[in-house]
Amino acid sequence: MADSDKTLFQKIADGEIPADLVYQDDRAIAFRDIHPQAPTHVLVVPRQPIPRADAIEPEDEAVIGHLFTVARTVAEAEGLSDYRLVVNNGEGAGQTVFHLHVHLLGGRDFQWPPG
Ligand code: D5M
Repeated sequence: MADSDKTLFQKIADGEIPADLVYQDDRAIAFRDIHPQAPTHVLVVPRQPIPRADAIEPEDEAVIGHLFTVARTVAEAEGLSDYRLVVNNGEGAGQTVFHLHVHLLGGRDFQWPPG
């Protein structure tokens, strides 16, 4: 993929932009959000460049499931029992980086419904 075609998170996954990594394997990475919305705010990101949740295909189901087990691993490492997992799909939902990611937020109480 040409460098100019890569999303910010693809560049982080490829080691071209630094990030505060807390987990990585062959399918996913996790790093601390640069604008944390909670004491723990980690982004769990597939290495595969899926742009958004509504672009997930049936053949992506294994990697999507893997994101949740990575989130659990990170949450346990952070000492969290209660936490929130968020996926923003599209600009109207607050998505700003068009490389699928799961927000793991913890370390404070949360309201429902979210804003
Ligand atoms: O979430 C995108 C998130 O990505 C948002 O919470 C800020 C975060 N962000 C942006 N740039 C960086 C870098 N360089 N490192 C870490 N985190 C970053 P969305 O759901 O798309 O709004």
